[in-house]
Amino acid sequence: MPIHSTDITLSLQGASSEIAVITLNRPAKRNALNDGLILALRDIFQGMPSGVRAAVIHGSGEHFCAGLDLSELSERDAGEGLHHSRMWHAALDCVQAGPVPVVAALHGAVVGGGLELASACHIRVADETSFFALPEGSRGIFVGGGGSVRIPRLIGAARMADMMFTGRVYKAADAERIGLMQYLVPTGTALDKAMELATRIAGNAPLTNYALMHALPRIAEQPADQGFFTEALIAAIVQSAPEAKARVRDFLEGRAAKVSKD
Ligand code: 1HE
Repeated sequence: MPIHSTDITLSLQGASSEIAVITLNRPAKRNALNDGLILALRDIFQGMPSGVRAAVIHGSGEHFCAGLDLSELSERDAGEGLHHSRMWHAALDCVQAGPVPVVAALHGAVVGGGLELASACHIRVADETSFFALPEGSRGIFVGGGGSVRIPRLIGAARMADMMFTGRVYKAADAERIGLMQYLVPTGTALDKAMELATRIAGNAPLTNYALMHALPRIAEQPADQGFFTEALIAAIVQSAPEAKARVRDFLEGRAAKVSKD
């Protein structure tokens, strides 16, 4: 697997090495994302070992990620800027539409391209130290890593525009209120919680996870009539898998867990 950076690591964890833990490992620069790191992230997802069933992304040090490495933003002309943004799009597409569901474990700064990366993940878990911002607005630039597509789908275009117009920083509790993350957890526990969730996700039938990653976002963008039809097709395919039949039988014969509120 050609990895272009030593600033990111992949380790396989879980009882059957079914969880890929991806660590942004450039704490001295607050895990700022340079080109090598972005390409290495892409390579990790493209070359994911076949036994992996879920992934977790987190950052080492005090912060998840300070966004684009601004020291590389020097003399790009318009064409180079276009290709640079498209390179980010391709890499983050490998995260969102890749082989396995991805849980982001967030703490400290989740800013600029760091928020764009977090937005490409399927679940965001953040601890009390996390804060969220889009400093592109005040740096005289624009998001380029897919943020203008993904972030409004989480919090709405008006809130994203406010973050960029005014430099608004959302602390953890307010970020949860507006939908930037699904889980808010005590300081220092985001990675543990993300691992717990990834372990549960890894235990699902693979075709159900595939449908959630690849069918649900498409259905959500379709007109209702087409969405209902796509849903019926996907439901039929997923339920026909032998694993689905075995799981339903397990429940009917008392071997599977009930839904419980505790
Ligand atoms: C960096 C970067 C970076 C830190 N590129 N070098 N992102 C930003 O505009 C955010 C800029 N960063 C910050 O606001 C702060 O660094 C943090 C709030 C994230 C963290 O603060 P702190 O006090 O813990 O760290 P620091 O002292 O500011 O930074 C430590 C070092 O990391 C320092 O370098 P040093 O050599 O002086 O030690 C910083 O220069 C360096 N550093 N952040 C480069 N981002 C696809 S388009 C996406 C567009 C964007 O993401 S724009 C938003 C960029």
